[in-house]
Amino acid sequence: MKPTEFNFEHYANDTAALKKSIADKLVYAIGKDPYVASAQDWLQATELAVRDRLVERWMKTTRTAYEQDAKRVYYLSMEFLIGRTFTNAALALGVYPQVKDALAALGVDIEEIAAKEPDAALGNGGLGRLAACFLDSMATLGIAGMGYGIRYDYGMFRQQIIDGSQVESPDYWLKDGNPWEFHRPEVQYRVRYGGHTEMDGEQVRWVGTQDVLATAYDTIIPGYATEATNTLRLWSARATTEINLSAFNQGNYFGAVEEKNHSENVSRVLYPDDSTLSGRELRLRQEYFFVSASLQDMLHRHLHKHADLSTLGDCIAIHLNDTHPVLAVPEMLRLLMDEHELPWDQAWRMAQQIFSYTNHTLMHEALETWPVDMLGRVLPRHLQIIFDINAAFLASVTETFGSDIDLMRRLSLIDESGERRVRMAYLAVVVSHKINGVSRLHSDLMKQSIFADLARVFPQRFNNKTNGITPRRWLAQANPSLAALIDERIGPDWRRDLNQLGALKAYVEDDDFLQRFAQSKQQNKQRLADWVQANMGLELDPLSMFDVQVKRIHEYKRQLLNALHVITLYNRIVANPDADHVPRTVIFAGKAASAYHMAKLIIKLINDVGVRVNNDPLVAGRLKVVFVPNYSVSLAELIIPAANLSEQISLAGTEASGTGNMKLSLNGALTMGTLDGANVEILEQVGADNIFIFGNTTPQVQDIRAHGYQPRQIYESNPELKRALDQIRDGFFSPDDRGRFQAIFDTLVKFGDHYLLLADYARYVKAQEQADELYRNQLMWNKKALLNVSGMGPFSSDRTIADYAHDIWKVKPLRF
Ligand code: 26Q
Repeated sequence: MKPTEFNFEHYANDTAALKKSIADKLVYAIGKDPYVASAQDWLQATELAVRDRLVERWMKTTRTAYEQDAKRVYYLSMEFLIGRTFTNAALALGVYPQVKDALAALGVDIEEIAAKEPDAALGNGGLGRLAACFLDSMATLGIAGMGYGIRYDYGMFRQQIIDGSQVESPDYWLKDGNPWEFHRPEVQYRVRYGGHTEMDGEQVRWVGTQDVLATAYDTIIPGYATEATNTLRLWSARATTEINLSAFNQGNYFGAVEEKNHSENVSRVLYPDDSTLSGRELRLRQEYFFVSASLQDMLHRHLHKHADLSTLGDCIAIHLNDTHPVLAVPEMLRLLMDEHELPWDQAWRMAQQIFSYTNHTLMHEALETWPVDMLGRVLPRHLQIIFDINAAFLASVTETFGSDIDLMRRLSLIDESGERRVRMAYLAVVVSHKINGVSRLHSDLMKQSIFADLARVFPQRFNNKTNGITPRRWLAQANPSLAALIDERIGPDWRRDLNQLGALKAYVEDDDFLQRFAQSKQQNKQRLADWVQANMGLELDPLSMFDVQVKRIHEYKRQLLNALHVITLYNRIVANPDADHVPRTVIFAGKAASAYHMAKLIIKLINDVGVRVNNDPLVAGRLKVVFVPNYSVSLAELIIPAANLSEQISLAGTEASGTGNMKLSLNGALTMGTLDGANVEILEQVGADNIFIFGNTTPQVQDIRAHGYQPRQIYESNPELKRALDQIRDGFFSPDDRGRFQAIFDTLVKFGDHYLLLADYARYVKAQEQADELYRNQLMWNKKALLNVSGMGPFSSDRTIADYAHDIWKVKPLRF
């Protein structure tokens, strides 16, 4: 059915129109009488009213992309850490003030209902949040981009802190429904597993498989102040048959649904690991599940408009967010060769034209490899194709570099050193026309370490794309008071062109502006203190320095180094209670992977240190330690604007980029950081006077390790450090279980201190003293904070995406 005309300008955006829409939705869509409606009901009604206005734009964008036959970018990612959508959508549409007034006229507080929306937490941390910022920027820039991923029934687990320890509970984020998604039951593909291959003449046939259906859910991704509205398509697993009738008829009711449950488990839950490889077969099935459905969908869309697949390489770009979706490579070749009967050469050329790949980590334990045995069992045809790619690749290397057995062994897609495993990152490099790292330092190190040999074979493929963050969520939405102040001076256009913040430098000597800048920070600190009081029953001093480290808990990120500093401060205060100490509140938040024992022990230590410090009357008013439970996108929006000091203290060479560092600086926090990841570029943008840099550099780290690092010597020779470590070991913070933290002492002093905390400790403490000194001079502190905000232009994800579009995907914005 094709209507000839449809009026897209159906809804007005003034307060009266919105009020009517909201009231109508409450009554006719939610079925609630306004007199008895709960905050939850009002939220849902308002979401639907806002959604209607987005849907109009969404359809226009979809039509425009189709009519212009625009080249499409498909961003494949196992994770999209979106957070809440309501406020973001209202701001993008430019209707937030009207919605607020409309609700007020109905007796409803917009902030109160907004806080009821659950986070879409379909990601672990940095990589997933980056994907969400990229979707926002692609829509805002008008790039015909689409995200593809998995609609997990359960997202990132909820973290409770019970007796100082992390306790996980499931995140059933869909329990009240999700107004931002549209189920597309007609969009459904078959994803196959197992079986074996047969030859049918020249064609390979994959038969005897067990199948699962993938059904599509489309989420609206609004662009800011533009018609452009993109789609995130997430796949949910459905069994091919609802029930085993014969089992059911024999009275075996549970057996009858067992198979269905097994199939549908594929999209049940997000793996809550962010940097250690789990190697589980279900994870492999998840990866293939979403990649296969997405590729079938892309080919289907292409064939809707084009006669055949010969032009596919000019029409689409597929980006691999780390190696997690790399099975898309053999799947693309399988679809092109086995299902569409293209010859190998043509299929391979096309794949090389289409794929690009971002690497997010150099850490060995995070690099994905799959056992050849497992891959052969779950995806026999794909394993054959990988072997074929490997043979062709090694043959071409031999042509240019001669036959060097050792080089072949190092370059092979198959690691033969133990149990044979497929190196997924190598597969990504061999097929992609562009491979990028996520900060300049990381991109350089990538070529020297994990991809040293491959970078010699394909030097022109490697490039850098420093990460960015969306200024809409991370400044306009999270920090309305600062956003309003900036608007007053330079207008609102920085939201789409963050370099305009550079104009704020002119206000660094403007006392009135600086004072209001400081007031905004103070309000944000008060807002956080109120939350902590209400939710944790802990009182914070909003005038103390808010010293913030928020990120996943990992040894390389060195939350323990921060804890050693806290203990040092504590000991100094106790030793000298009458001295003039700068009051500090040290705020931690972050989740530990469920099976990462050391990370969980670090959480327990921070909490135990907190109990000691927060209850010591000698310390009162000078030092407080808070571990905020259940770090999430929405908590980040609360904590980050309240920060004075941003802890970015990973060992140089370990943090690929970091994006929290950018969010904190954009909100006027000063960075306490090592020369790691994007900190290096933040230093360049804000200037050495406006950042605290300390610690060993990457070459120095390599040097120390090469000469035999001796942490025990440092422990023996620094009395304050020794004292802190002895307290940890001897149970000073765990009087109920004195041996509790022995393992922490041992990793640092006895077992080699892999992340060189002890080597950086003294300079870290020194840099913290400088931060204290500066904090005494609030005027100077605020000037430097302002210069941080004004230098953040390059860290907009709009800049990052414009670079990807130009250098990698070769796409231009849609014309509206
Ligand atoms: C792999 C296999 C099995 C199970 C889980 C995983 C897995 C999942 C997620 C491995 C890694 C991740 C996530 C990695 C990540 O978040 N990396 C971060 O990416 C950010 C965006 O580029 C960077 O800013 C951070 O520096 C980097 O740590």
